[in-house]
Amino acid sequence: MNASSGSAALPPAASSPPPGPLPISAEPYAFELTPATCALLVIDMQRDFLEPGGFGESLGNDVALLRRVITPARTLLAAWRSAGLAVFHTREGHRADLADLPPAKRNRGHPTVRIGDPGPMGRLLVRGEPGHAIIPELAPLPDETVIDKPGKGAFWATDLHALLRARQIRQLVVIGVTTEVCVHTTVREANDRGYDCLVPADCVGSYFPDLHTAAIRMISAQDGIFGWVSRSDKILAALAAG
Ligand code: TIU
Repeated sequence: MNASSGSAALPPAASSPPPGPLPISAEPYAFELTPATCALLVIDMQRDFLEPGGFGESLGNDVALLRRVITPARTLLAAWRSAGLAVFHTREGHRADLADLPPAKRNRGHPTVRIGDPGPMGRLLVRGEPGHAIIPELAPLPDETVIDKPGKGAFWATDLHALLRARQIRQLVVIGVTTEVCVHTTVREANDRGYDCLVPADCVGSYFPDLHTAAIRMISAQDGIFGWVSRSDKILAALAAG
C-alpha cells in the first residue's frame, strides 16, 4: 500500500500540460490531434454562399447542396468550443469600392450579375452587406477571430498565418464551403506553410457532388499529399475521450 492510498486524488496542477495528442481515425492514417496547437478553421459559411439570393446562387448554383453541411459543422463547432480550443472563421468578400477585386475575378465567365452588384441580400460579396455575413447557425463568438479574405485561399492577402503562429497553432481542422474551391485552396496553402490539416468530409460541401468527392480524395491521396480526411463523429469521439 503506498502513502497516498485512501486519499482523494489531487486536482491537476494549474501548470499541467494540455491533454493530447488525441488519435483520430482518418485517411490515409490516424491524425494525432494536439489540442493546444490545433485550431478549427471555418471557411466562408456566409449567407452569400448558403442562402438563396446570394453570390453562389447568382453563379447558377443550388444552395441546398451546401446547407447539408450546417448541422454537422454546428455540432463540431459546439464541441470544439466546449473543449476550449481555438476557432478561426473566414469570409470571402471585397471592399465597398472593389479596389481589391481584380477585373479577372469580377468578369470571369461574363456573368450577368457580378460581384458588387445589388442583390436581395445587398451588394454581392461586399464586406458589411447582409449577404457577406456568416450564417446565424455558425455565428462567431466575440473572442473568435474572423479573417476577411479577397481570394479563395485564406492565407493570401490576409494575416491568418501570423495570427496562427502567434498562438503556436500547427494543426488545422478545416470545415466550410466550398470543398473544391475555398476549402481546397486553403488546405493547399496551409500545407505549403507547414500546417497539418484534417478535413472532416461531412463538414465541407460543394455545389457539385462529384467535385466534392474528387476533392476529398485528392487531400488524402498519395499518403496524405495535402493532409488527412475523416468525419466529424470521429473528431467528436476523440474530444469526448480527451
Ligand atoms: N468560398 C468559396 O468556395 N467561394 C466560391 O466562390 N466557391 C464556389 O464554389 N463558387
